[in-house]
Amino acid sequence: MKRVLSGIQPTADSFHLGNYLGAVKQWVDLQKDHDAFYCVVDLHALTVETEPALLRRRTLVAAAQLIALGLDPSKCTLFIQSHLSEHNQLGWVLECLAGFGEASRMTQFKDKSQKSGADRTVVGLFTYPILQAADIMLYQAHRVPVGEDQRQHIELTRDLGQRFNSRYGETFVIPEAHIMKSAAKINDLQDPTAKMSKSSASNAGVIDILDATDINVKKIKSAVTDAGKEVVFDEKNKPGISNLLTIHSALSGISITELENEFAGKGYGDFKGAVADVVTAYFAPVREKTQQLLADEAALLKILNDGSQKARAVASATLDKTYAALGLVPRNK
Ligand code: AQP
Repeated sequence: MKRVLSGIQPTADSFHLGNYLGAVKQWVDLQKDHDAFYCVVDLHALTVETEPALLRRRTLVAAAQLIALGLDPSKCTLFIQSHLSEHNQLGWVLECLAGFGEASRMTQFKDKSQKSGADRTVVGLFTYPILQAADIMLYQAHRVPVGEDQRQHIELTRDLGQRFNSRYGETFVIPEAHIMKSAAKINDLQDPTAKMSKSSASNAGVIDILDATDINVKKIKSAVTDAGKEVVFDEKNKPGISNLLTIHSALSGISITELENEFAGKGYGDFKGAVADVVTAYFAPVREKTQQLLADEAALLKILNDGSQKARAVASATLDKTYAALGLVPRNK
């Protein structure tokens, strides 16, 4: 069985629609026929300043949401990144292999550091993609299901893996990005040319899946649309309607062409109402299941600890192999 690995940051009170459609939905599908490892990447979350109690809560909320969205701990390995020190250990090895110039070219770093300014940008934000490369290669993953915004980081991972293998001998599987074309990038409802993102200046165009129904209905009904009144997919001239068509289609399973036919001759208002119905019907049970899981914290922690144990078996074997390839003298176990 091919192996997949992916992670998500506990940096918000809820995942947004982009996180779900761009990444987590693929995670759920892939667990059926892959050896799947998924983690809540809490160490990555330290690149933004967070209050400790909030980080703890968001980590558990992230894990509960993943299960509520369809991850089945009996079919995949679900764990918390900081439970395994191997991530940091391999991260250091890869930092010693990565060029300063290549890390400087990461567009997410450039964007985020520009937004917060040099004085508030931490070194961890700069080395973040290298820790992410360690997350992936530690599990010898073949595929990494992510949204389009992560493509460059996966390329860096491949480059580092290939460099290590050619210098020190075959050690790592070289992973591929698994990006589902149709929902690779979900855009902001208020600025449909920018990706939906938790760090947008305004939350008005971001659909948080745990938000109450009325909040999300209001956001969808106020989504920015385009001149004209036809519901047709045209990303260049109608980015707003195209984004809503992508969302509807990805959640309902109805093709975009069928949706265009269904709404031919009807206005944007009817269509937005239908998108709101689909979104709320889809996420209402997820919200309820998330609350149920959070209500029994001990049971949730047990799932995560079991996952960490399974993950450790793979991670420690890769780290031993890596250290041996580098010539580090093994310690007695
Ligand atoms: N708008 C999006 N469309 C498709 N996929 C997306 N992802 C994020 N936004 C979109 C995918 O979600 C996964 C989780 O990534 P993360 O934990 O790193 O979250 P993030 O990328 O930090 O989320 P944001 O909202 O995009 O945060 P900021 O504001 O920090 O940029 C990834 O697979 C990502 O591709």
